[in-house]
Amino acid sequence: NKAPKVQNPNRWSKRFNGFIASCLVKDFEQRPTSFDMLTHEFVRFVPRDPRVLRRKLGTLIDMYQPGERKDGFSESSSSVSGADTIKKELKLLATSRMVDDLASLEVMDESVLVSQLWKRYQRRLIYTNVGDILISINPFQKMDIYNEKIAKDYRGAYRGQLPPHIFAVAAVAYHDMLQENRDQCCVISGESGAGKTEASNILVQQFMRLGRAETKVLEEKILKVNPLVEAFGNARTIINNNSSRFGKYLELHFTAGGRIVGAHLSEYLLEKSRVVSQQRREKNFHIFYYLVAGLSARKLLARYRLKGVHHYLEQRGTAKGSAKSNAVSSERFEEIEKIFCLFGFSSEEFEQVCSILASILNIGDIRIEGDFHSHIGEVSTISNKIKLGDVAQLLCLEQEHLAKAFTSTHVITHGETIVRPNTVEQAIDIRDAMAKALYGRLFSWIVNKINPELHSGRKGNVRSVGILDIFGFENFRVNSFEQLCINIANEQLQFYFNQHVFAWEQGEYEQEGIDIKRVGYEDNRPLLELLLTRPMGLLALLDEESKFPRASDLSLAVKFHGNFQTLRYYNKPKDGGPTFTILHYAGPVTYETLGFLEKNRDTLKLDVSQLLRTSENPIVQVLFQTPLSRTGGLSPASTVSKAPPSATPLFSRKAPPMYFASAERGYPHSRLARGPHSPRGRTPLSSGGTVTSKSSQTVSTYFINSLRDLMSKMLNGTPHFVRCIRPNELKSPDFFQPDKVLVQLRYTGVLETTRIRREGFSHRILFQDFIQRYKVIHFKMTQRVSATPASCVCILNKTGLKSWAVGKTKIFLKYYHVEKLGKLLAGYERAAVVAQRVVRGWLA
Ligand code: AD9
Ligand code: MG
Repeated sequence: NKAPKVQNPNRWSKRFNGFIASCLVKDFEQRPTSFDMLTHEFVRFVPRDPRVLRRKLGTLIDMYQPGERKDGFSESSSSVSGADTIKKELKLLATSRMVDDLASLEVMDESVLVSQLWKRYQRRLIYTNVGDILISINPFQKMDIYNEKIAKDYRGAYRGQLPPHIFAVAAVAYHDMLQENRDQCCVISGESGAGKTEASNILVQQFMRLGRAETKVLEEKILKVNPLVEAFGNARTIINNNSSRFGKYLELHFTAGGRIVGAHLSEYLLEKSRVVSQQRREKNFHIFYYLVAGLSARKLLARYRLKGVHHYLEQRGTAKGSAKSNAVSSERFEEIEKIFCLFGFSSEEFEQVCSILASILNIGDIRIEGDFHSHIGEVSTISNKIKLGDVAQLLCLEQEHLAKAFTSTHVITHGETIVRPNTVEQAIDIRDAMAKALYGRLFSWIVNKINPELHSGRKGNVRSVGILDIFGFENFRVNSFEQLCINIANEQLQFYFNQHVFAWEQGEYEQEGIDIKRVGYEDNRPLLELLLTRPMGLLALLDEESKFPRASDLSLAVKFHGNFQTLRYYNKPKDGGPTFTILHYAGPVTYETLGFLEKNRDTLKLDVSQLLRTSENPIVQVLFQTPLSRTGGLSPASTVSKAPPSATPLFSRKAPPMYFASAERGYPHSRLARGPHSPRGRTPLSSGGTVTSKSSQTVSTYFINSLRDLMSKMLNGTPHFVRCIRPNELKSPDFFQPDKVLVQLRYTGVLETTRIRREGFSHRILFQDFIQRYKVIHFKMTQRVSATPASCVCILNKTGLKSWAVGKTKIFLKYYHVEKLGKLLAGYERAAVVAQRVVRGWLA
């Protein structure tokens, strides 16, 4: 409890200082009651007029004359006016009280926000509201705040009624869905390790409690979706032991009455490269470790050819798991098997999946060596034939064909097919590409198999709540193509957030003639343009370069430098080498172009896919039936629209979230404000042949399409934002690094959000909707009320609420107005229920 540094010249302020110091240093220990009382008093008049405050403080100070004070703070003679001093003092005071909603703070800046969060975190209050947005700080320890009792308390809670909690987000989304009959989506964002996946799991569980699934089996299945896909799609990284290496959007479907009838999972951009290589101190996907431990416990390692060490799991010297961790992995394996069974996979199918996973590990162990022949050059051979045999057996293939697929290539020239030997490097690439393709397609196959199991097949009025959990922003020592994609996805999400919270909000005020101060925010549109536009954006240039067989990592970098070096968000390295730096919203990230072209092409040789199609493992056959090049066999077709983008429902609502689509909205302040049919407005969307011709699609094209697909899904819903924050880099509980938190608050725009949430109107409701919904508050049920601003004002006056606004077609409300209205309405609804009961009684 160190006394704060306060600098004051005049006498009064000195007394004030002494007062605060004694409160904080001395009285706090000696007279807790009086201190509590004082702070209580402060809190009550903190926002008031400085003159009133001064008077009140004067009285208080007279009441509590501090004794001798120790030199805990400094004084200087700089002259600061009384009002300024008070403001400063108040800031200090603002930090000494704790609020549930940062938007309710009257004195507010970055340091106040951080200290608020810090104080709360120290008391294990990990959730804080900023208006209708929830901030969640990773506790890195088990919290007893998700039990059934608390879950029940939050079921019908209005926001603000109970302390901030992720359960409240679920309750609000659920009630909004039912009341407004609109789809909702929960958008969870934050950097890697901030707690997004945990938050999304907690949300799913709470929605299940709110919407009681129609059958127990359905409930069980929905609850098991996350554990299943996490086993296949998550892995240990330096930052997070359970890091999501894919994006997921889980939609829960509800009846009009609010019961869960089904779900749908979409997956995005699995980081397949992890299968064959990981950074230092990182691991492969969890499922491989589960597999090895599980099969070992069942003494089946030999059958799956998994004895010994495996290059794909141990190339970075990651130590063998401890006995304890092996036991956990083995348990997980059992659990995964049960989940497969729950989803209707047969035990043969589960075995086939295990074979494929085992084959992938064995593929990694195939050693390829080179030989030099004077007349044909370098020739590759497989030096451990036993491994080759193992793979062939696990994949039910002919060993010889398999060897040929690695070591030679069929080339068609002048209508003639010739066989060309592969170099060692080529053969290794083919080997790794095969492992990646098997895994990526297997992952998508699983998702595609579980989706029909989650569907109700029910037609008609089904509403949905989507929960988005993607990989968080990443900045490693070495960043590659994967990090670029992950960060672009986060950049897009940030844009979506900005659009919702700032741009659309302000655009609408203008349209409706509402006078409100503009809140400045960091618009990342120019950066998204740099990255995503066609034909000149960074990903487009990458695609272009990927078409040249002779292109290299350096030529790619040179191309980037040439096109972007003058732009604000792009930095070229001093030596002009194969790296580049992008100034992301969350900070600068330097990418190395090494491997970009290969990763973007992500080619699987025809020889390999044709060979795998001949497998006698039925799953492998299915995986390679369609000549797809992207993450997985069947999934892209189901998760990503193939239609030319302009035909997607992106424009069906007036607020499209893709950065380029905003042009359609025609905001005056938009740099891209052009008519919907102007050529440039469409350019980025119509990327010609590559979009529709799937087989030649590069990863980046596929990525842009997935992103668009995701955004169009999210567009259909009203968003609820959860901003996750990682309080420290050590993954340790009860440890808060204010500087780290501040950076995250800054780049996620929490300060601006707080401001706009306080000053802005989070809800706008058309006059007729408003009347329809809240009529009973002022009018008789039977009365006919016209949808005029005057009738709306009558209702609002009745509630005693202040500072709402009336636009040309809509009523503008602050988030807490809606809560109050909801509460009032609930009162009437209860009355209505009672009345109905009485009437029913009469009729019976
Ligand atoms: V990444 O972008 O997928 O790498 P996430 O998803 O943001 O990341 P995750 O949810 O996986 O992070 O959280 C990381 C770890 O923090 C978890 O494994 C938990 O150990 C810990 N965590 C996060 N949230 C909570 C919580 N509400 N309660 C307890 C938590 N522990
Ligand atoms: Mg995650």
